[in-house]
Amino acid sequence: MLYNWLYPFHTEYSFLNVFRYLSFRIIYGAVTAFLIAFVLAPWVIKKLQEIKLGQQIRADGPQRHLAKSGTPTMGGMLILFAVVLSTLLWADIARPYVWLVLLAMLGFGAIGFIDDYLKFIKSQSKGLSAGQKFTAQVAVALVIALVLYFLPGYTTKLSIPFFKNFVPDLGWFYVAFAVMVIVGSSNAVNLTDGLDGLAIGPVMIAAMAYTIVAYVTGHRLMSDYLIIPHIEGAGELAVFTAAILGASLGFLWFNTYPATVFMGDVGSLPLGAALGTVAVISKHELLLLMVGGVFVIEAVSVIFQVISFKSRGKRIFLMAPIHHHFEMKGWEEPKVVVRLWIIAILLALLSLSTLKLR
Ligand code: 57M
Repeated sequence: MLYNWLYPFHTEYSFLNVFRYLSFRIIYGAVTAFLIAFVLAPWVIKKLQEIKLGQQIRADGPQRHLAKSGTPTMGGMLILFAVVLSTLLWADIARPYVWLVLLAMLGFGAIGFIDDYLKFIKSQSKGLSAGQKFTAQVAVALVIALVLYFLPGYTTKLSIPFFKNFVPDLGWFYVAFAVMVIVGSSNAVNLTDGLDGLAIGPVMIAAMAYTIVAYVTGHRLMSDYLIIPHIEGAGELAVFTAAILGASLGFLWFNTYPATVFMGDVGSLPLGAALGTVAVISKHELLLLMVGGVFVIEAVSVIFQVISFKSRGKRIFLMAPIHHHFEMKGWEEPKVVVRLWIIAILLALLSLSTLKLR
């Protein structure tokens, strides 16, 4: 918005030229989101405590979690606010992609909010049913995918990491594929959000990686040089992902072990959906499997555990998702979290190397 309002005056006030530089707006998008989240968090946490919006802890989980009972949840509202406000301030709001990612964030945020709110008023750990949640997620993702499909100039071709010439055109199937990426990513981040700082760390790392991806895809020369698809206007998504990074850092200050706030579904569902939507728009959908590798590991551990338990009555892990397995083995919570962050950083670095390795 600042770009749209202030840049036109650059001929009279030359210092306003800075708004033309995407790199400047990316950095200040991150800093603004960080400051909003960091400064408002103590007030939000106090309000959540006052209205007794504390977490109900399931008794069948790792016993150490019972001590977390009553920790304020729904801190994700603050992340949403910081990301949306900072993006509106620093991105070029004339670009439709900016509105699409905000739609993803707010749409999935609304689903998460309803889920958390129902858990709160029913005073139990059940919110929306799995079916209701999934239907709502598919509906929002479908709107995003259809808008993209009909957006002039948007391609339904799929770029595959390591291959520069094999770019299959998915046609109509691309809509279903995009829905799958967005909904899958949203749920995988949600499953990961079970230890202090566990989800927000890899979210930050993935947001950082996609800031680079969005920047180069939106840059004609760089995308030509790297032989990756050039998406006009996708660079603005880097302002959005940088805002996610900033807001997440501010949130992490309070969510790190021992957490004084949890994000709730109102945080985890939109953060995952936002990453999925950026992956789709920047045409680096499959790369998300690697950039968000920790989310994939967590989700796959649940799938394998459920299949194994249903088919042969035996568990593969002591408890799924896999972070509970390590807890049950006796690892301290911060050790599980930091080790998964290490894996996330390595995977993000490897993912970025694929931009050149093709
Ligand atoms: C998200 N939510 C946390 C918090 C957070 C299919 C099945 C695998 C689903 C899975 C599940 O319900 N996942 C959803 C996990 C919960 O956190 C809240 O939820 C929000 C995210 N949606 O923001 O508001 C608990 O996680 C802990 N936590 C922290 N720090 C944080 O910063 O410590 C969260 C954030 C919090 C807190 O304890 O209460 C959750 O785990 O419920 N189900 C499971 O994860 C359950 N696994 C299971 O049933 N496994 C079985 C299946 C696969 C066959 C098995 O392995 O045999 C576990 N979760 C719990 N108890 N709580 C195990 C039992």
